[in-house]
Amino acid sequence: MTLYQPFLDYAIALLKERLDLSPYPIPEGFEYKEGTMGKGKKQEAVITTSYAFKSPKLRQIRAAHVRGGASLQVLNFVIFPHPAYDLPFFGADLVTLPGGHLIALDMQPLFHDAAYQQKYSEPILPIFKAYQQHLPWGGDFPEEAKPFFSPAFLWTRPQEMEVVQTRVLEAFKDYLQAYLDFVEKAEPVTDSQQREEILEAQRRYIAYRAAKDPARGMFTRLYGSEWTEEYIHGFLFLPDPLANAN
Ligand code: DBV
Repeated sequence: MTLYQPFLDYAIALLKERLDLSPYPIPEGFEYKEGTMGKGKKQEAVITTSYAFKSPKLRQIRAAHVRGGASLQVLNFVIFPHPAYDLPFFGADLVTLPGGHLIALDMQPLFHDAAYQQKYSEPILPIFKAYQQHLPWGGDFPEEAKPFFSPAFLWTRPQEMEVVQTRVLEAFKDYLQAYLDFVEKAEPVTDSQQREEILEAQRRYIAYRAAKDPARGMFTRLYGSEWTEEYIHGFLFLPDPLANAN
């Protein structure tokens, strides 16, 4: 069972096609990690693999792929732009648990003013609206997370795996293509005040995601808390937006 493998394959192929891509270092012990879930006959291996790249405008592109049988599949995929650009983050959290599927897909904004929304949300709204008809709002959502999402936030809990394999995959492809269109057009910000604001907004986002990572519980049960904290702070959500931003 590898529900999200086609998402990952598509993303990596597209990145290679559209960007000047180079590898980003993955600390030892994070590239491949194996653990077990459940007891006795229900015991199942859970494998987490990590992927990371960078490009001149994107300081870290990284994915975590968790494969643990039919009721545990996760692909968390985030793009962190170089802080010289006002680009949003690309954020995909694709999660399958015993209770069902949970899909979060967005270009997560640095700012919420009208000019920023016009630049980075309005062009996505037609795509968002086309999918939202079939992928309705997923309901309950942490209030404190709201500042980190855009008006084009696709948040849905499909009942059927087939919906994930079809519409969600298509939405993921369209969002990623549209994101790379933004990247292509992006010009470096020269104003030092604005640069500082971008850095602060990136730091806020990273700090929030590292502190509230919804996967913390799962990873801790699987691989222990030491590995989990190192994975979160040392790979998934690197604290310094200027590190490795050459
Ligand atoms: N989520 C991550 C990373 C994951 C991951 C790095 C590598 O940020 C997986 C793995 N997300 C993951 C898992 C769950 C969720 C849930 C395993 C299920 C947790 C559980 O039920 O045990 C969007 N992801 C969620 C939820 C939301 C998101 C809203 C529901 C849980 C909740 O209510 O907190 N994506 C998530 C989020 C932000 C984001 C909160 C905030 C900026 O980008």
